[in-house]
Amino acid sequence: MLKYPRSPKQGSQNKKPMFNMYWMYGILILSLLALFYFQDASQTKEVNWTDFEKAALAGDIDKIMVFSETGTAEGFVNDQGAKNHKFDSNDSFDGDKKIKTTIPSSDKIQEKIDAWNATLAAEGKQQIKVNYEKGSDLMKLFWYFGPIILLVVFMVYMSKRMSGGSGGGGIFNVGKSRATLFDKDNGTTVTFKDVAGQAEAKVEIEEIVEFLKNPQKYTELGAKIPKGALLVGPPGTGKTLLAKAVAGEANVPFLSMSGSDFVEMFVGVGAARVRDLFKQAKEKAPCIVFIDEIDAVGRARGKNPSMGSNDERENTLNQMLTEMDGFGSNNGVIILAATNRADMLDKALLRPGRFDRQILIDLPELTDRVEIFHVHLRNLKVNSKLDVEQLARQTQGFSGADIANVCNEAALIAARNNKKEVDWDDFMGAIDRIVGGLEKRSRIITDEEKLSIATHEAGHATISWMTQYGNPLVKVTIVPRGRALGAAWYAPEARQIIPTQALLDTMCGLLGGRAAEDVFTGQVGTGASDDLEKCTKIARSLVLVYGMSDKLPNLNYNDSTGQDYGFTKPYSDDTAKIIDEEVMRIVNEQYERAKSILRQYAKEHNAIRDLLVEREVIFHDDVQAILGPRKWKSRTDEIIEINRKEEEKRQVESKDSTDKNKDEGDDMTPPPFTKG
Ligand code: NHX
Ligand code: ZN
Repeated sequence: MLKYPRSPKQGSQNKKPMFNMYWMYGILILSLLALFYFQDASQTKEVNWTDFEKAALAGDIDKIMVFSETGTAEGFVNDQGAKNHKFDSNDSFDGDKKIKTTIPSSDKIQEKIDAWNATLAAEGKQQIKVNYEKGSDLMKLFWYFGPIILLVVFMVYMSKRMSGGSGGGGIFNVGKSRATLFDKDNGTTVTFKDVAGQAEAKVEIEEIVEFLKNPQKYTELGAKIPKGALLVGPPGTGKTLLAKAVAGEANVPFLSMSGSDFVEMFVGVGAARVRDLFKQAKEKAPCIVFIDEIDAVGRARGKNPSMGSNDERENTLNQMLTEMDGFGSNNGVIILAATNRADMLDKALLRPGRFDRQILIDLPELTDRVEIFHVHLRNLKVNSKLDVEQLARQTQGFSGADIANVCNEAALIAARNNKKEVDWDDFMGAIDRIVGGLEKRSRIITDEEKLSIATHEAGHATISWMTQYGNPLVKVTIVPRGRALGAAWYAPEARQIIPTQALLDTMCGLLGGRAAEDVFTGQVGTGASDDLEKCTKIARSLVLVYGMSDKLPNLNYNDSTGQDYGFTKPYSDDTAKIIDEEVMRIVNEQYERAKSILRQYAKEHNAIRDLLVEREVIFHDDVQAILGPRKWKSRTDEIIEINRKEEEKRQVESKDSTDKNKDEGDDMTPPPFTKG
């Protein structure tokens, strides 16, 4: 049951007067029209033809305007004429004074005026000028109001067109939030069942569902219900999916918006949209507001206001802060926001009372990836012998979205080959395709080049095999793919803490390609640039971030908050020199080490190289046959071991607890707390 007080506005929502920007524009145009109308400052008096002729002959008229269409004429009277025809002798009025008449015949009017002029000339008076006006009064009216009408039509057209486009705003609606609403009536509902992995995050977020479902349980104890939670994690890990699942589980409306939707070229729009979003949310309470990519507005405000700061964004952020403070904690609106850079956010956003809790949504672990694969494989026709665990192992570092992509790509590859079901090879092809790009067998490679490429890749393979922390090799290939001419593929290990030696071994492995070219061909090529880039980056981070170098131990020159603009380096020129020296020394040491390992295992290296030239692709087992089994157990193997043991333990426990339950007949016994 929803127990939130409904806002009083809700009932009368439909009767709201339609007073919007259109009315404003209407009034503006009307007043403009009125202004034009009264600005035609002339005084006109109607006279008959005889009086008109008299006035003309008396010399009261300077100029005659003839409207042949309507058969009228207007005479512009001079001061003397004004007196004679009793116009107001108001000095402040300096518009035209006219007498108007109906002319007997438009054909003869010129003759008449010529006659008058002849008489006037004879009397030595000023002659009358004549003007023929083809258009009627209607035409005049058109010339007055035509441009305005055109303008109005144009504006209406523009606004129609803008509202027709994406977003549905229109220039009259720029201040409206563009939140998309998901509720039970539209869109499919997502529940926690649709979210694989993320066990800890789910527990945290289930509590939010509880806040929405049974708020009184918390408020009765005097607890304040959190206003917002921040979902932090790399892209593709399912932050949006989790937020939707909250709405689906709590069965409340879900207002979704992206942080960049607040930003527009108009000033003040962001703040207006924030206000509107929160107003909408209050009307729909209880509900969930989801702001995706909140860093678009929530980035830390600059310290120096004149320097590269974005006023509009800051205003939007300030408005958001005020709104979040503005509503009480009990009105049933919970704000979820997603970002992948929590450290960049303004500290004010993270203060208690705003986004007071952060929920970390990390890349999926091995077991999570198995679950995710199972979710996506539901819709696929796969070979029953497919080893999902092995697939999960091969996709270290993949996000949920990446895995979805792998599954789809695998199905596409299988279909291309007219298979009835998707099998292991298709999945491997899909992973290769996603990590390495398209295979390019058409690239023409000479035998000499082929040998050099094979030497390079065999170098990587040998070094990674012969170092303790080298990543476990999956395969080595000299088939061009994407930008690379060849590659050694590893199943990267997810380490929680990386020992110094692991970084050094990784560098050594990266340098192994170049070192092999050096040792076995006596000449190096440009191809290793990518390896060197990665290697140098590791060396720099070793010195600058992890404080692992001998000369600059325990120092970190990294600014993880990203608040400094990077104009000043946090170290002196002398230190910069030492940093350069240390980076150079470390890379050199590993290069020498790689060369010495290669010299030591020259025979094996050359065997791998020759096999590569022969087969183009060789696998883990081929390398093992040449170099022998590795001395070190891989972390992945250990994890598998741990998982297996835990599974066993759990089975024993569940058997125990079911036995217990049978004895006591009590279903409420919580499972025993186990650790380690
Ligand atoms: C070229 N490519 O650009 C040719 C086509 C040393 C046998 N003239 O180190 O292919 O030379 O162990 C991501 C991935 C540049 C970015 C690979 C940017 C490769 C790859 C240059 C093998 N395997 N180098 C390697 C390689 C090259 C390159 C990359 C990238 C070569 C080497 C590319
Ligand atoms: Zn390489």
